[in-house]
Amino acid sequence: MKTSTTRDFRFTPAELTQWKEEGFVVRKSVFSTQEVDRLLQDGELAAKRCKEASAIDQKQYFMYNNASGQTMSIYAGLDHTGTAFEAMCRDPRIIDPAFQLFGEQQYIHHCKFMNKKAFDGIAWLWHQDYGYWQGMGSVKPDMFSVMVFLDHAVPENGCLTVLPGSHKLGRLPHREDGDTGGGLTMTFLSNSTMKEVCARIKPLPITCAPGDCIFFDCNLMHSSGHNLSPYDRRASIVAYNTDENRPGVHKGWPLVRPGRVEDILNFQTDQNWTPGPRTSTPGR
Ligand SMILES: O=C(O)CCC(=O)C(=O)O
Repeated sequence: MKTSTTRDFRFTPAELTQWKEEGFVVRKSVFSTQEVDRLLQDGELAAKRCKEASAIDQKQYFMYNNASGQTMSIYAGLDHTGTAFEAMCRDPRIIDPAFQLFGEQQYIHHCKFMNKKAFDGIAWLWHQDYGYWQGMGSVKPDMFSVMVFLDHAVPENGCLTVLPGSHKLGRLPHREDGDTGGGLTMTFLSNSTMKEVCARIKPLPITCAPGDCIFFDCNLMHSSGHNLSPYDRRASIVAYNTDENRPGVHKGWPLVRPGRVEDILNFQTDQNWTPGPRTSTPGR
């Protein structure tokens, strides 16, 4: 195992070509079974802390329910919860490609737990992430996301489905009145737009195993279906943004400092964590 921030995990030339042409890169087994278990071990605590903190700071922390309204589908703000997710967000295996593409002056735009539960997990309508983020005040699409899988993800439990190469279309107009249950008003691409784009590009469901990662461009069109299967589909998404592209609401949020690959397993959950403003990068 590599043990330092040596930039060893940057995209290879073949991955860079795929990023440019298709707008996403899949890497298998980025995180080990032990690391996935360690993250899941802190999952409930992180949820509780995000909920508590959202009463104080709704810019960093928010949550929505699954379609039945009985379980939480998303909880955001994981990167500042005193849990092992803090180490994941700074892990060189995911930071290196982000820095390679957009430079080292970046901060964590958000980190969320996608708790797509068995039987009632919500769907995500077709969208580009920049469909949401431009409206929040980021002028450039210099934003990078990585989805870290904590369960198997297959079409039956709502894996991520992408339109390869759709990022090249740039940001298209989105509607802002989507509702797939759970209380989140979704920003989404209209059926007429999707009909035109899908006439040219075939949707690609991406099957993943725990520990796999999908890195994707903020203009890549993607969606995922409801989870009516008996299998949870848990994952975490971290989105990074460049310092100069930050919207006013993210003023003062610290730049991300890369950690080390051993940090997740060595992470000591902070038992005394209390919700409060984000004044520095958590951890080391
Ligand atoms: O969790 C998923 O399946 C998709 C989430 C998503 O599209 C997003 O956060 O932009």
